[in-house]
This record gives sequence, structure tokens and C-alpha cells, in this order.
Amino acid sequence: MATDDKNKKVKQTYDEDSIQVLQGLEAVRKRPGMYIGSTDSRGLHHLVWEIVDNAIDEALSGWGTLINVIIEPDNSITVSDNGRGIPTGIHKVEKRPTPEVIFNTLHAGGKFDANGGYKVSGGLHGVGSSVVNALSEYLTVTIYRDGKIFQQTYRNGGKVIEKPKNLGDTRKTGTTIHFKPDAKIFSSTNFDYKQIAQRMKESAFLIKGLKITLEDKRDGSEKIEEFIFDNGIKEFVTTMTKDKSPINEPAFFVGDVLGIHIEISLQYCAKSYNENVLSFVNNIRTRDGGTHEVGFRSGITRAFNEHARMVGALKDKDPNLDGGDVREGIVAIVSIRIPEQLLQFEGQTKNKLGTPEAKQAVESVTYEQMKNFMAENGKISESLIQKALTAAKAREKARLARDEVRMVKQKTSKPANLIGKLTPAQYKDPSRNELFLVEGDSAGGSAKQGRDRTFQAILPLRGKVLNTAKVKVEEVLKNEEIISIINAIGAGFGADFDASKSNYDKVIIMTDADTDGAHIQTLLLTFFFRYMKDLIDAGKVYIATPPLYKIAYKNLVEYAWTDEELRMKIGNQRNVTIQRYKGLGEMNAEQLWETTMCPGKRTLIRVTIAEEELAEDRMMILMGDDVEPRREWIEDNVVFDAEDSFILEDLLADE
Ligand code: 2B7
Repeated sequence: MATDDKNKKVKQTYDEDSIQVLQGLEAVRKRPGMYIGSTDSRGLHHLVWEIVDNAIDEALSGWGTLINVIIEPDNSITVSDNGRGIPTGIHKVEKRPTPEVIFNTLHAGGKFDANGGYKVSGGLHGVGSSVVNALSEYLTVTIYRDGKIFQQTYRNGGKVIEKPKNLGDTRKTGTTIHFKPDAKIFSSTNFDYKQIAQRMKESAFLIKGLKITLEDKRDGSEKIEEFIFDNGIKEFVTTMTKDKSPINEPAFFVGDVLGIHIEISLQYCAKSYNENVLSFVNNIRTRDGGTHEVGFRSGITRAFNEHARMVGALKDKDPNLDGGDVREGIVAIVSIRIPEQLLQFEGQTKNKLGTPEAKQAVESVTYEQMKNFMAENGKISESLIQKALTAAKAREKARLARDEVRMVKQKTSKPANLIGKLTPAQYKDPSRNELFLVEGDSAGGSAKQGRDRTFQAILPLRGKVLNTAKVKVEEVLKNEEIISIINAIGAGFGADFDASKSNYDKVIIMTDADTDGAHIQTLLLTFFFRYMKDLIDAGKVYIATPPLYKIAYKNLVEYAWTDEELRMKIGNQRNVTIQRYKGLGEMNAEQLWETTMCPGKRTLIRVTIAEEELAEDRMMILMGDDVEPRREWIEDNVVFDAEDSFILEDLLADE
């Protein structure tokens, strides 16, 4: 049949045309990290973001209202949109079908969008499709456009091995992309539903009315979710504030300044002393903030102070409220869209906006509309100003308390309540010394006797550790237990904290191996996270792991940390005595030393923070009043992973 001949001919042409182009995609396969950051799970998910971002761009340009994402049973991904469909005609310069140019040429992006739409794919600027193709076993693109269904499949890293097919007639328009990440490239090819769901939900919040569905078709984890928010970022804000007693209905500011489109929603919460501002540029989260966040903050501060003076809450002689005070309890989404030519990212991870125009633009929109909001909502503004004044007072008290701490630190003779608590190490060697924070006096006693006194210091903690997530900083600084920890570490506190000044290379939390112990650990970690975060980032915070069992034979003693280990160690020996330790206090000094404190024999778990932006929320859940979710949280999320890191695991709101 003639088709054979035709195929042959077409194939030939495609091969010839492909030579140079394939080299392009080879570059991606040679150094995938340069294009998608890494080839681990993070890089794998990056492929999904690239494809979905193109669908979002199309929706943002005003075409299409629906994006479907499917995780197929074999961990391949299908994304479809109902936009215009990628143009299918022959590309004028490349003289090949346009989809081929887009998927098979590096840097094909951008120039096809004649509409001047915003590029959301922050990093790759539209080259995303070809990068995904290059890193896939296969990729099939199906386009519904001009009444026809166009389809083409690329294989083995994006090679063009067949000509486009016409699958018949259609009345719909849109693009569907089905791809399978190449197992030769990625260390993991298993998609994480929660992670994709999180991101899809975020995008749906940011683009009001856009419907995104996510379906998992994998065996055993079948599910489907739909994200659509008719109130956009206002709903984003209310989801974040739902347990924090919001004071006002979410405010909504919108404006276009200097070619930048700005959308802001915010609420104040009675049950929060933090600020929680999430910012986005072209729908990409800017974790490290940048000029748009700076503009937002100064806009709020200016509006607040002007309003406070106008209504007489601040008198002429009073100083201005400072930014921190007016933002206490604020929850806000700052979402801006910037034309590509103005985009400028900074910082090591490029998560920070550098565009100078964004500061002025966001500040003016925020200032004007926040002032209006305050004028229109007199009662609420009054209580917000009261809240800010209280915050200012608390800040002043905290400053005094901090000075007090500083004085305490400077004094050579410590106040009575501190003497005798810390058992210091003999030598002062911050690069080697270790501080053990020990639960209870009796364990503290064993630890004191058992330690290597040359470099190990012991600080016993009596009673309950203060929940620093639930009290203001002034309360934190009144707590004896906390003060003695601050003094022992000797590197300051809060904004003044300097990890490089720490008296200890390792600060080791040593508690009983039970739920109470785990609770004390989380309370201490909450404190470190909030007030000495750099100590965690510097990798200096550890958790000790005391054994659960002591196994005694005739003249031999062994320890076990898990039930399985216990069974293994007992084997089929008889005459074994097994002791289940209920707490550290049951161990004598020698036992504590050789199981838990002796470098070389002990196992220490270094504390790291898995996903910083979520950690704060997790702490809130953890430290809330409900005991039950807290216990569940500990059981679900305190995981000891292969690298022996205590990881505060990803926690996604499950609704
Ligand atoms: C920068 C490149 C990749 N493109 C278009 C037009 C529509 C369109 C796309 C897309 C992902 C999963 C299904 C423009 C843009 C290429 O040029 S990409 N829709 N959807 C997509 O990739 N979805 C377009 C102007 C006129 N008509 C169509």
C-alpha cells in the first residue's frame, strides 16, 4: 500500500531534521540537574510542574477553565487542559509541525504565545515541555484544534520516531500530554500524591475559578480530588485562619501598577502572635520573599500608622507602631503577576524576587487599599490598633527581659536558681563539648556520674518544659528552665541568637523512650525551632536514643532498642533475664554511659527540618490544646529515617 512508502519517506525526513535537534535534547539527558535541579523525587515532580505550568499559562491567558492531572497505574502522568490547543501547523522557521518544535527543540518556548500571556514556569521559561520530553521514556501529545485531533508520540528521551497522526474530527479544543519519566534518569519514579495535591490546590487558590482535578489510578491508592475556589486567595486565607479565630472577613486588594498585577488577601487572627505571609510571583511560591513582600509590609505599616493617628489612637508625641507590631496575627497571601521581561530572581535557590518595581507597585496598592479598608471598618480597625499597641508593649517588655538575660549571662556569679543546675564540662572546648538536656533529676544524677566529665555537661530539666508556641516571648524569658538552657548554650536568643557562639558542638536531648519523653522532645524542639533555629540549621541539635531492654546472661549484658532486636539477641538461649526500661532513671550510671552517652557506642539522631514552610504549622498542631491529634502527630510524623535524622515530616492538611 501507498502508506508504507509514505511512512518511509516521512521517517527519512524526520531523521534528517532531527540530527541537530536531538543533540539539543541529549544535553538535557547528560546534565538533567541543570534543567530540573536534581534527579531525585524532587526532580521527578518538577516534570509535572513544568507541564501543568504550561496548562496554567494557557488558562491565565484567558483560554481554558479546566486542568486534569492523572497519576496512571504505571506512574506515568497525564495532564490535559481545555485551552486553544498547541498550534499544529508547520512552523515557519523550522519547517516542521509546531508541536515537534516545542517538544523536540530546547528553547522552543515563549515565542509561540502570541497573546503576551504571563509565563508561570519561573525557572525554565517555556522550555519545560522539551525538557520533560527529553527525560521521558515516552511522551504523547494529543491536540484538539481546528476541528481535528492531532497526535504524536516521542520515545527514548524525546526522539521523533513517527509522524503526527490525525485521529479524526472533534468539536473540542485543548491539549493532552501523557508522559512516563525515564527510569534510567530518575532515582525514584514513584509520584507522591500529597505533594502533587498540595501544589494543585495552591494553584487553584491562586487562579480563581480554575478547576483542577487530580486522580490517582495506582493500584491500592485510587482516589480523585477536585480543586476549585470561586473566592480565590480569599479562600486560601480563610483556610489558613480557620482554627485561629479570625478577627475580620478577609480583605481583598487588587490593582495593576507599573505593568504588575497585584492581588492580596489578608485576615488578622486573635489566636496568633505570628505573621504568616505567603507570597507568589506568577503562581510560583517565593519562599524567601523579596521586593513584593517588602512593599507589602511597608504598605501595611504606613496605612496602619496613618489611620491610628487619624483616629487619635496615636498622639503627636507617640512614636510610630513598628512593622512587627502591626503584623502580629496577620495571615496574608500576596500574589503578583509580572511580565517575563521584568522577572528577576535572587538568592541561592532563586526563591526571592529581586524586581525593584515590585516593591513600589505592591506598596502603593497595599497602602491605598489598606487605608480604605481601615476607614471602612472602624470597629475592626480599632481592635487591630489595640492589638498592635499591646504587641508594642510586649515587645518593649521582651526587650527588657532580653537585657535581663544578657545581664544574667554577663554576671560571673550566677543567680542562686542557676547554681547547681548545670553540671559543666571540665574543659571549655565548644568544638567538642556536649550538653545533655536530661528529663528528670534522677536520670540527671545517673548522667552526671556516668558522663565523661572532660567534655560532657548535664542540665537536668525539672517538671514540664514550657510550651513556647503558646506564650509570648516575655513569658518564655521568665521561665527558669528556658533561661538555664539559654545561659548554658551561651549564644543568645531569638533574633540575637548566634549559633557560632554556642558553648557546645552538640546539644543532646535525652528523655525516656515513652510518649512523655517524646512530648518533652517536641516541646524542646519547639523552643529551639522558634528561638534558636540556627542551632538546628547548624546541625547541633540531637536526640539521644536510650535502649528499651537490658538482656542479661550469666556474665554478659546486652541491650536492645526494638522488639525485633530483642528477639534476635535472645535467640534460643535460656537463662536470660530481660529488663524493660521504663525510664532513664532505671539505668545506673554505667549502663547509661555505655548505651546512650558514650561516643562510639551510642546512636545520636541529628534533628533536621524537613520542610521549613510547613514546620510552623505543624508546631501549631502539635502544641494545640487537643491531646489526641498531638499524640497522633507524634506517631505519624516523628520518623527515624535511614540517615538517622529526626525529621519533621511533611504534613498536609487532609481536607
Ligand atoms: C511555550 C509553549 C509551550 N502553547 C501555545 C498555545 C496553547 C498552548 C500551548 C498549551 C499542558 C498539558 C496538557 C498559543 C506554549 C505552547 O502556543 S501549551 N496550550 N497547553 C499545555 O501545554 N498544557 C497557543 C497561541 C494560539 N493558540 C494556541
